[in-house]
Amino acid sequence: MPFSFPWSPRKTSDVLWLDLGDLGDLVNQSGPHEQWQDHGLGLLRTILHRHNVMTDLASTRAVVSWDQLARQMRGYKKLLMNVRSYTFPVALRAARIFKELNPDGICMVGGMHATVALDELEPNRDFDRICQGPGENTIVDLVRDPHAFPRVIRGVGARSMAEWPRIDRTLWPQPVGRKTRRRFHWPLEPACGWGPPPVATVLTSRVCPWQCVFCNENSFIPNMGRRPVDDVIDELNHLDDTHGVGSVVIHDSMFFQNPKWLREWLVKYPRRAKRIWPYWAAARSDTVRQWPDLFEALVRETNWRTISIGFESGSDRMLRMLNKECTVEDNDFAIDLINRIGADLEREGREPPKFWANIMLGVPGETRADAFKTMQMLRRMKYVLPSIAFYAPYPGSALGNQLIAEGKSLMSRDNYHRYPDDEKVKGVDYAFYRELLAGRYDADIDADGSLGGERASDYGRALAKA
Ligand code: B12
Ligand code: SF4
Repeated sequence: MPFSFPWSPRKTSDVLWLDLGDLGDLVNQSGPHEQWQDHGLGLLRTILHRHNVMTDLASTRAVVSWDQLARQMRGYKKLLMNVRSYTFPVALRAARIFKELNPDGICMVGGMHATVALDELEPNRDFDRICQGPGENTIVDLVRDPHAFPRVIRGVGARSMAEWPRIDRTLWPQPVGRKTRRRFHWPLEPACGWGPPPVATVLTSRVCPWQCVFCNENSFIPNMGRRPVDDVIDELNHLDDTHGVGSVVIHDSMFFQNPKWLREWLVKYPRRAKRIWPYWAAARSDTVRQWPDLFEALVRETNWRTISIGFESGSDRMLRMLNKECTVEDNDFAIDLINRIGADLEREGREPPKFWANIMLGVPGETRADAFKTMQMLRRMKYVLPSIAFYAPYPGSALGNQLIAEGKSLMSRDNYHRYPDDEKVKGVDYAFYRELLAGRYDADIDADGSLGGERASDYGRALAKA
């Protein structure tokens, strides 16, 4: 008799893709960032299904207990997971359960953590195949015949995103429960304050070429061609026809790169898109300063409503230490420009663009004076959604690798990414930072009086998971 439970989806294949995240994130009203869909999963399942390798789907985010997940895992021969560092603890536990229920089953993993922290995956015998790097041109053969591959595999990717099929978004996990479903707009995504729902998340580029020491993804993601502008617009128009798009989130690590592509976007998005949906996308302060006219035109004409900038610090010393290749002057330039565009648009009766201001506190070596400068910089932003994080030493990044090697990281396989105010590095005075965010040092931050003695908001609530 085929295996099925009234509370779990019907089993239609021997292959199960397990979407990863904290238990319950798609059941409860979790923060929107926990509810974003996984483009790696979406892309690879789309490729598999196009090749008639069908997969079922379960999600750790769509259950509230491990028992509930176990019921959905029994009877499968193959398990697939996209493992990032922050989902590694969940992947470990899920693989164990899968193996207990299906001792002959094969567990295959890929994703960022497999790429940057093989030493953490390899000793665990529950992982039968570990794919490092991209998976587009490996996944079909691997799932069809895992025994033809060694345990650790170098995946093969596409040369350009132009080769990627359009993701079939109905292959993404569904939210659970009437209330969450109503809010979610599946297979599009929920709103998070950046623009109206339904939200369409898209990727137009894959790798950021800079080398900030807390990130430097170009050291572990192979470079690939950007997605053609027309493709991106066609997909948005199609999503609007099928589901109705309210706003867009461009999930690229760095949207504001490659002026040639951006100029084409500037010309075509307002003309070819069915609506000029407001969108969220990322820039750097130095490139804003390098191409201010292009930047301003994009903000004004393409409805770039939420501008994510990794300001990180208001101290040149820290920016140099982070190899950010941006200076305080660059940061100030971007702040003044966006404040000015915002004021202009407001005068015209239009909605001003907002900063999504990424700020990093608690980097080893940061002094109190550095942190005060950072908070002062943040308070100069007029239209701002602060995204403040305590620095987290992720494997794969230069600084992360160094702190892990020195035994200073407090992020472990059991606790990669739990709560926003988790302590991440030994020797950092987190009590000071909590008080700083709560406003205890407002007088020091405004020591030169340039902020007019105004009280700041309680930034503790702006602390993001990192
Ligand atoms: C979009 C994005 C997000 C989104 C959505 C995340 C989501 N649900 O998918 C948001 C904004 C929420 C987010 C948040 C965070 N993110 Co993020 N994010 C990204 C980003 C920019 C794109 C991810 C993506 O879709 N890539 C495209 C897909 C196609 O790639 P992929 O998933 O890696 O899959 C490919 C391969 O890995 C492989 N593969 C994957 N699975 C499998 C499985 C098998 C079996 C095989 C064979 C192959 C395979 O094949 C796929 C196709 O090539 C990446 C950077 C990047 N350029 O990838 C960072 C990144 C993944 N994020 C990162 C981090 C650290 C975070 C945060 C912790 C905060 C922060 N500091 O930025 C938070 C935590 C989120 C949480 N929920 O707790 C790091 C992860 C580092 C690590 N060591 O794991 C990255 C790499 C950024 C960086 N350079 O540091 N993120
Ligand atoms: S922090 Fe931003 S600019 Fe720096 S490497 Fe990462 S994505 Fe690029």
